[in-house]
Amino acid sequence: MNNLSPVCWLLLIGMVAPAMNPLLAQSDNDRTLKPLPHTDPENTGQWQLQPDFSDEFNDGLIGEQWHIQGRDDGQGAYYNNNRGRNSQFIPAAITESMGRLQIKSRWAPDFEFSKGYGNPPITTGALISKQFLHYGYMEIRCRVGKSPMSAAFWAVGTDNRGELDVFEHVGQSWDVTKDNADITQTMQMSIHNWDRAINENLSNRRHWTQKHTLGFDVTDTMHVYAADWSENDIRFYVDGNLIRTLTKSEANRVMFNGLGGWVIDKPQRVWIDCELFDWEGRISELRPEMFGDEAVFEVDYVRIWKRGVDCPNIETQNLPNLVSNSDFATDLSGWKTKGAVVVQNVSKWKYWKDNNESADPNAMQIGAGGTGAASQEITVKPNTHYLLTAHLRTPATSGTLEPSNLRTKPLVFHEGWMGVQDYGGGRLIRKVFHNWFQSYSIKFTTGENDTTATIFFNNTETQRGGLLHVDTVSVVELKDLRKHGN
Ligand SMILES: [Ca+2]
Ligand SMILES: [Ca+2]
Ligand SMILES: [Ca+2]
Repeated sequence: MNNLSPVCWLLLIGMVAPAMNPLLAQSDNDRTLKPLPHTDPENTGQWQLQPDFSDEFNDGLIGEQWHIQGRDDGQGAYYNNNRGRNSQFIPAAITESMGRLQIKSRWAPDFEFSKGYGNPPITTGALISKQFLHYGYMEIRCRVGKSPMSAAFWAVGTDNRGELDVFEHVGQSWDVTKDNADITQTMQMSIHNWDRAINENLSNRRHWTQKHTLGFDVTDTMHVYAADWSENDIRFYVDGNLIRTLTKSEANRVMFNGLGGWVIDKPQRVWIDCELFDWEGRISELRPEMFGDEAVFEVDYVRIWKRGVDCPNIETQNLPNLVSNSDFATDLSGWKTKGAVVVQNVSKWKYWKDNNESADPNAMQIGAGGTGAASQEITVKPNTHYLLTAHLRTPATSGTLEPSNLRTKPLVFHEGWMGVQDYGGGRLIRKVFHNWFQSYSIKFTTGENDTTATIFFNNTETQRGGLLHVDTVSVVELKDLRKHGN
């Protein structure tokens, strides 16, 4: 707690004498009435719940703070031209019962779709806040339905067209017979920029993404996902763990046509919805059976706060990195390698600096002209949560521009992999197939007797393995911020 600001110390001192101070920590009963962010049970931020964007979904009626796409509430049935992505938003897809919001995605060939919609014949729903949010702590407790639809909690503006995705989850692979853990255990956080000043064809709008392996299936049960969106950074949380802090300066280093990537500085509407993307397979290959009777995105609550004081949470910043030689500045010392693995100056490659924190131009390169693997054994504590993060790219991949109908052909998809094993749990891997550096992360929890873990990178998990660049690798301990006194 040594890095708390003076105002925070005053707040903490105030908590010692709760009878005299209105800022005392809430009891569990109070919390039901006036909830706090799950990562700040002591209310050090003096959080103020924002009713325009919050809903417990407990009374069976959709609250007045929400627009339901497709239902005319006096401002038209649809708030914008987006009636759904490869599917159509309809009011009937949105219900509230048993204390939960339900967004139902259906294969509905008999539905009368709007012009330009209906192929494939999928109906789904979207809730959009009527008001605009300008920074706040956004939290949702939810479970995703089993279908190839994405389920998302996100926000988008109208002026600068910045988009903030707290998450886009996909509930099921196209191929239901294959092990799809890489899809259904993934949380994808992103910033997009839809400003036409970048380029007119709306391609390549992804400024920043992190793909995070959660360690659980997003369709199995409810989990709490959150983003603390403020003026200078955004912090992403899952079940009380800080997964990523993206700073404004880091985002701004990813440039498109001279524009920096921190495009989430204007008021935005908050969305909870389902859409259909072709990230995991071709739209034309979708089949009715992938949806069952219906796939339901269930939301227990959405809560959004603004902070009362500018007070940092007690977080896991600047924890020691357990990985040695994590930047590959000069050599591969500390890494055990097999096959084609070298240190490579990557600055000749386009996008080499995008979203890569490394100060030097060198990265670890796996697989030029062959296959390769690199690993490092790290020292860990038993029964402890850790986060493995790295900046990764498969530089020779093509065709990852968006939207997909603008992709150049022919497409080349190379795959590389990051993983962790021998830590006391099942082997975890994370697939990489974009040609610019992105952040990838994996949460893992050590076993009760484990004091070492092995992290690894390779291009040998599948037949499509290709050139892989690896830089800025870290493993840090994850603290559960929901517990008092951390
Ligand atoms: Ca309600
Ligand atoms: Ca509820
Ligand atoms: Ca480096």
